[in-house]
Amino acid sequence: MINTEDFYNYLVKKNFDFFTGVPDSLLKNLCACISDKSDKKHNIIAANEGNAIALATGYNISSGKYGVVYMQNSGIGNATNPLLSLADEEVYSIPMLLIVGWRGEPGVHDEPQHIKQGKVTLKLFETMDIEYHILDENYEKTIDYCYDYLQTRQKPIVLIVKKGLFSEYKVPPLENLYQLTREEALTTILENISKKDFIVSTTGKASREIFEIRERNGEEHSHDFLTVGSMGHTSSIALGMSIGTDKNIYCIDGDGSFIMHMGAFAIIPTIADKNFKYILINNGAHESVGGQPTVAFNIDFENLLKSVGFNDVYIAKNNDEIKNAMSKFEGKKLQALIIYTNIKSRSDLGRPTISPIDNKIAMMENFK
Ligand SMILES: Cc1ncc(C[n+]2csc(CCOP(=O)(O)OP(=O)(O)O)c2C)c(N)n1
Repeated sequence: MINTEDFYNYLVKKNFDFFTGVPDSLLKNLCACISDKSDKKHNIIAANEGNAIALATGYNISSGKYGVVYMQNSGIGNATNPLLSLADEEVYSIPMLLIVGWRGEPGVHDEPQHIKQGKVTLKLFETMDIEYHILDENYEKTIDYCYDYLQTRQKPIVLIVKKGLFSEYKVPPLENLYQLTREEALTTILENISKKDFIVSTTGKASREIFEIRERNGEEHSHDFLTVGSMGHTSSIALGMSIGTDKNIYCIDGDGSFIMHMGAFAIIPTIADKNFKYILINNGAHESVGGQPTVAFNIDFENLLKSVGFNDVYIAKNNDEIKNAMSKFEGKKLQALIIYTNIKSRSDLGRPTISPIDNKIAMMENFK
C-alpha cells in the first residue's frame, strides 16, 4: 500500500502542481488528498476526461509544467481523441502524467461494465503508443522515471493504479444542504410513474437504488434500463429510446453525468417528443465514487434548460414537490424536473443481480 499523502507530496516535490480529472472510487483517497491540498485552479474536477487532457495541455503550454490527469479506465474513451489528436508527439507533443484507476483488472472481481475495459486497458495504451507503468510501493523511482521521460520525450505517460493501492485519506464530507436522500427521491419517482412507463437511469448508485426499490416492491426490472457504464450518455439513450416508441421514457440523470456530456442538451429539445421526460437528481457531487463536488449547485437549471428549449422546468426539494411536478408532466412536451438531494446513501446498497444483456432482452420484449 502507498501512503497517499507521501505520494502526493512526492509529486509536488517533483514540481507537479496542476491536477485535473474525473474522480473514481479506486482513486478516491488520492482524489481526496489532492482536493484537500490544492487550490481550486490547481485541482479541476473536469466535466469529462477528454476535457482534463485539454486542460493539462493548455497549462503545459503556458507554464511549461506537466499536468497530472486522473481518471477511471472507463474515461480512456473520453480521453482518446485529445490524447491522439492533441497531446500526441505527432501533433502538439504535450507531456503530462496520467493516473488511471484499473477497474476490471483481469482476475479481480468487478461489475460487467468494467470487464472488457479492464481487459483492454493496457492494450489500449500500447495501441496509442503511450508508455505505462503499473504503480507499486516503489513509486518514488517510478515518478522520477516519469518526470525524466516527460522532459526528454515530451509526450504523455501513464501510471496504472490497482485496487486498494492508496491508503485511506479522510476529508470531511460535503455539507448536506438538503433533507431528501437520492433513494427517497427515487422511491417517490417510481411511485408516480405508470407500470407501462420505462426508465433510463444514470451510472452509479442511482441505478443500484432503483434496482433495490423494485426488489423491495416485488416489481420486475424489465422497464428499467440501468446505464451501468457509459456515464453521461443516459439522456441520449433515453432520447433514442423515445424515438423508437410511443411509450413514456423517463430519463433519471445525475448532475455529474449531466455535466459530463452537457452538449447533449443542445440537441435533446430539438428532437424530444411528449414521451421523453427528464428528471435530474442534483446532489452537487459525484456521490457514487466518493462524494467529490461537482459545480451543479452553481447552475441555474431552470434558465439553462429553458434556454435550450424545455417548456417547463420544475424544482423539487421534498417528496410532495416531486409528486406535484410529475403530475403536470403527462401529455406535455419538454418537461424537466430537478430534484435537490443530500449525499447520503446506504452502506449496504447492493448491485443489480440481473446481467445487463438479460435486462435488455426483457426490456425489448416489453416494447413489442
Ligand atoms: C467515463 C467515466 N468516468 C468516470 C466514471 C466513474 N463514475 C461512476 S459514477 C460517477 C459519479 C456520477 O456522479 P453523478 O452523475 O452526479 O451521480 P451520483 O453518483 O452523485 O448519484 C463516476 C465519476 C465512469 N463510470 N465513467
